[in-house]
Amino acid sequence: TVLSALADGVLTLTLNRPDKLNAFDEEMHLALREGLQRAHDDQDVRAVLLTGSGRGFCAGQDLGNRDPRKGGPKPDLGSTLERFYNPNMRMIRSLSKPVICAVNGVAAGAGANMALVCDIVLAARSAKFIQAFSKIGLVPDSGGTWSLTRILGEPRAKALMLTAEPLMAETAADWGLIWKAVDDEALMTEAQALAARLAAGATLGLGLTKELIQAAATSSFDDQLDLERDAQQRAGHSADYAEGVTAFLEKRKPEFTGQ
Ligand code: LHQ
Repeated sequence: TVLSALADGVLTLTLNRPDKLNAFDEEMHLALREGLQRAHDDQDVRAVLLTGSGRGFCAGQDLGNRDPRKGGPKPDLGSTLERFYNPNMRMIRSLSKPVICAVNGVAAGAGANMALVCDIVLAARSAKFIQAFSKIGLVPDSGGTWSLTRILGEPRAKALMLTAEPLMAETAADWGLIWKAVDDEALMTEAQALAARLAAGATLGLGLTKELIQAAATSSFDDQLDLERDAQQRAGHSADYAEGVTAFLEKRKPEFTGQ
């Protein structure tokens, strides 16, 4: 239920339950986890591209296999988050490689919030982000209350989450929630080119940069200067730094290895 393909250093993970707009069932969670684990373990993977097949990106939790009319005990959704959603969200954020998300169509509920966990988000102009949770009596999850509040501030985060009104890709980009909205037919070409460019870059430094930016949320200015010092020390010892400076001095394109 998740297609996985490695080319040019980019591991493309494609959510693949198009009939259900790529809604999450347990199998898809586990398949995504496997893909993210490969991204972590495999040295040849230097960037990840996450997208969806068909006309949607991801419609969040599959509501079909949780039919309350069928009776039975009340579900433990806390456990569902803990076992299935949260590990994947943590893996995306802690991966020391860039994760690009190409939102090819509607992103609803946990699907919207998973996109926002990724490092660089491009969305098709026709795509929309829907904080659908309130429509079914739930609270936003998968980091949404964290991401939206930090990125947009309380006024917009609250309005989006309390009303579940769709947010079009263009507005999401204008508000700084995503990197950019792209013409539908250009989305995958542009996202692939971006991912390949990053994968061919000084990926050790890119990984450290991602960590630093994420640390800023909880660091004081002084702490952050210390973290930058330590990360720069590591980057300064990398082969890519030596190659980057050499290539500059030799007026040629650098050939980075991610080491
Ligand atoms: C779906 C779904 C879907 C199953 C479309 N499930 N089939 C975490 C922890 C544990 C439990 C609960 O939740 C969570 C986190 C969450 O993510 S909660 C939020 C769950 N998601 C939603 O509430 C979104 C539900 N979907 C929709 O509102 C619409 O489908 C959207 C706005 C995404 C798209 O609308 P349309 O473009 O009009 O498409 P559609 O509604 O016609 O959907 C197409 C098909 O996909 C349809 O099946 P059918 O057999 O009739 O063609 C839908 O039933 C199916 N589908 N989302 N989440």
